[in-house]
Amino acid sequence: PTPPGAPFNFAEHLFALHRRRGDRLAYIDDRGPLSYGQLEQRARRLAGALQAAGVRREERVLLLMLDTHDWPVSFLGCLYAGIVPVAVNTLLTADDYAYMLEHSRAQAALVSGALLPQLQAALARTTHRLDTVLVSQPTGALPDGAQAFETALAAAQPAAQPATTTGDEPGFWLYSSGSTGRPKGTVHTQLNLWWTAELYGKGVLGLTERDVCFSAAKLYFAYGLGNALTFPLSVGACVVLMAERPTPDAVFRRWTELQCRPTVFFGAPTGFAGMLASPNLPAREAVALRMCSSAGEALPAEIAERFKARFGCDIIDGIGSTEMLHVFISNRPGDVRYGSTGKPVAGYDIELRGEDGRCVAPGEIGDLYIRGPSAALMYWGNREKTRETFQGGWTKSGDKYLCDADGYYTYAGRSDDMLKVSGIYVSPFEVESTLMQHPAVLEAAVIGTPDAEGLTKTKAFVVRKDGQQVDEATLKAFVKERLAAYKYPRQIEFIAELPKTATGKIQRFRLRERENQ
Ligand code: 3SK
Repeated sequence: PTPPGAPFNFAEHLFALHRRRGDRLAYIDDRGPLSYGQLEQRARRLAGALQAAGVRREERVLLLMLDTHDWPVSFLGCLYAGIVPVAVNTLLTADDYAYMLEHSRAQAALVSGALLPQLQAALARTTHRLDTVLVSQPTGALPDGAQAFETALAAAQPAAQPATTTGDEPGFWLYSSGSTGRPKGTVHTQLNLWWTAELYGKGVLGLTERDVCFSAAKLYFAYGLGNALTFPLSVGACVVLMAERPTPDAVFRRWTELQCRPTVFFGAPTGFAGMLASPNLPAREAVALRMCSSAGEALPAEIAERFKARFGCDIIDGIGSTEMLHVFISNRPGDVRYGSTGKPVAGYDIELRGEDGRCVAPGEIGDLYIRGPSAALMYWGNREKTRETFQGGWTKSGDKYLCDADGYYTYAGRSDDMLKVSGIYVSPFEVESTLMQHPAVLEAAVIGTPDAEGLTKTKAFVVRKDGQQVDEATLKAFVKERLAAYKYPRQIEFIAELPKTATGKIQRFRLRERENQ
């Protein structure tokens, strides 16, 4: 596809596509519907409200919101004004948000009422100040300086014109976590959104305006952003949004009870496994699914086969990254090989490189590099990590893959120590150092182990200090109190000592071997 020329504003691009049929349903969230016309009007009002509050083009705004209509209104409103939304995970700690506020130097925050306490706790930990805080669906009286989102929208003049942005300038940020150090502010352009919609949303999934899309992955994930905003809005489809956690029952209710039942569902392998194990799994006739997509971790063939047997539709497995914004290797409808991630998405080049930097032969494992038009510009303020990851047009993913003689790619693990648990990165080092803050813990090592379904779960091996007692439940609670709850180890085993090299380095591979015996 030929990209649009300058100026390019992704929000205006979407609004212009649907202006003649503003009554069409864009979103349905837990409170009700929002048409394409209302989406444009509200986003332009939000743009006007931020501008009136003094937020200027290119400045950052923290977007800390649950999946409701106000999320796309906020994201597109910022883009429309050339303001840069920094969309963040809603499950993090106050310490994480304090870092993100300081690092992004956000001038304003758009926050769900239910998440306001975390934002306030973050602000109490930093000297960084926000000029403007707009609260979506407040749950009580607002603190000084905060204003209800609805009040701000009602009082605002809609922005009259889109900012004359170019496709290549910073459009928005997402944070990406690494095995060590703070999360990295991944800077994406306005045009990167357009590319992912063309190459994957239309090119692979073939979404159309007749689809109703529903993503278990939330909008703040790169995966969810494509699934529930970029792709459906690029073709005039309708999107179901859900604020609560994507438990099997919560998903089943949306599959079966809505007037417009989802036709395309986007999930991760752990979620599909949980649904298949649920006693409430709906009957095939109760759902309207025509296709599912999976990413986040490799989809075991058995899960996909059981799902297909039940619902008659394929799960299209693919791999993407925050750095590439969305999926770059994928199966495709009509060409699905379960157990494999499929083939490169047209528009992306893939290389698997050996330790000598050369491409490996078919069937050999190599480090995955991707070249394509949706790569991020950089990690904000982090030259070293930017250079390590974005190498002359190629992006290093940190995954290991092999490609067979037919051109199908199969996941072969990570090249760093990161774990993907339920589709979300967890750094074993962060969990280990938290465990070691407990007064009874001498040492800890965290690895990923496969569960009965073949999906990765974290397991910690802990050495207690001499004469000290602490049990598994206490340590799990200890980690949950200090880190985002999803990072706690699902299993803890107490051992006398950790296997180490002569120089004292922990041999995690020995712990993995021990698990596989
Ligand atoms: O985890 C993935 O495979 C993924 C897919 C799409 C976008 C972002 C990510 C991390």
